[in-house]
Amino acid sequence: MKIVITFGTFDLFHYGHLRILERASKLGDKLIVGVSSDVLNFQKKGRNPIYSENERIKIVSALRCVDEVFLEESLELKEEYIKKYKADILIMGDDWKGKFDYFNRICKVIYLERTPSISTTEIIETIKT
Ligand code: C2G
Repeated sequence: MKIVITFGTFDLFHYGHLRILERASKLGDKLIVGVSSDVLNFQKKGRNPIYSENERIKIVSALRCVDEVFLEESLELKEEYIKKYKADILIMGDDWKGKFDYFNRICKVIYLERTPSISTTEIIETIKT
């Protein structure tokens, strides 16, 4: 059984999020998703997510292509998460290209192409203006 793991905030869940999760799930038998905590999101992006971690976890858990979800509390814990969930493949969007090659020691690292023209930041900007 091939286990796939991926990570993300998935705030204002949109089509780009759905597409990466669907493609990731097809690369293995089980898809596990680490959803960034509110605190981690603030550290990464300097703002709080619109949807809370509990809401984001519920949305991602409800997807047919997702088998298991956990709270990603720190970027530094990636190796522990990969080992804990016995992941064979780590999937990241290509905005992270090269950043996780280090984990090739313990699993296969694959970057998938981002879906063009959609992002949480753009959605927020469009609604504001
Ligand atoms: N994504 C995508 N296409 C888009 C937007 C996002 O394929 N148009 C992908 C991203 O590449 C990422 C996933 O959807 O793999 C989640 O995106 P974000 O919520 O923006 O995730 P991010 O905050 O980059 O968190 O530990 C790593 C981080 O937790 C990744």
